[in-house]
Amino acid sequence: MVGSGVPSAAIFCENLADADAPFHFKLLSLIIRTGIIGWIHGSIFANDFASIHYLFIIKSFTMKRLIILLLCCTFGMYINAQEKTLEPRVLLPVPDIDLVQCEKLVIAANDDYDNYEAMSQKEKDIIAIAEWDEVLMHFYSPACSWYCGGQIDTVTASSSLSEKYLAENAHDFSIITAWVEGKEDNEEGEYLLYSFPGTCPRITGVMILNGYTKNEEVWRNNGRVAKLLMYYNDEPYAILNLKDTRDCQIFDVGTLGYEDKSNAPAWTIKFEILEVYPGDKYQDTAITEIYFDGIDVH
Ligand SMILES: [Ca+2]
Ligand SMILES: [Ca+2]
Repeated sequence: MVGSGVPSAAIFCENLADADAPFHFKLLSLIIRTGIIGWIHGSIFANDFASIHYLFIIKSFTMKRLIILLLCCTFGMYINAQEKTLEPRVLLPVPDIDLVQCEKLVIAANDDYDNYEAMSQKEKDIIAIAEWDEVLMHFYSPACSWYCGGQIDTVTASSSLSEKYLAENAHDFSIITAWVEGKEDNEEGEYLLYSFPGTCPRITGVMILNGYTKNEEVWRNNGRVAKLLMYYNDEPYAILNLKDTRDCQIFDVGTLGYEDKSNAPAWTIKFEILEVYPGDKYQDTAITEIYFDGIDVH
């Protein structure tokens, strides 16, 4: 009496109507459930006991057509509403050296060559690591990159723990500074917002140093991000699944920005925390860097 499509439709509705489902999913789920129950009800009892709203539906459509139509609509909306989920394409390990000392040495050497000449061989070796390491060279070497043409207007955040942990720390090319959200307890919903001028070269890659990476102990004590919801121009675009590692995580995100930059509007990318790996000591989630790779530069 009841078609085989009904149980699977009911299960589909269960999935759509879970607590995290958007409102329109829940509404459609309710309509489909009502229709299914009405159909069963009508099939068993004919129209004798059918309630007024079932009768309204039955008069308007045949039940099968209604269910198929609603399922198609719902499934189409479900597919449309799904952001792509991205895993890091590659993990680049941060070298096992004292990063605070490394940064001090690199800055001193760049300030004045005499400073470099005066350093011990051990200190010069640390600078050599910084110049040739795949992660540190993004920070401390003058090698060509997207940043030869890339411009970012502002980096802001929904909150910050204090003046020491502002949003710009997530884009200052210092491996020892981090943005730390300022929300008590739960970090979900906190975000970093990057604003780009319309003339900015396009972005194809996002690089993330997850947590407070300056040393292993600080990294473990503070929270790290497990999932980031990435928005492009305020529209959900992708979910980034981050590994719980100090390695630099590189995501291929497709091409963002404008190819034709004449009169192109400014654009934004927002990174919102969806889930975290809790810290051992603090309920503070940190991001040391989110920076970019892309095209249109050379
Ligand atoms: Ca930083
Ligand atoms: Ca917090």
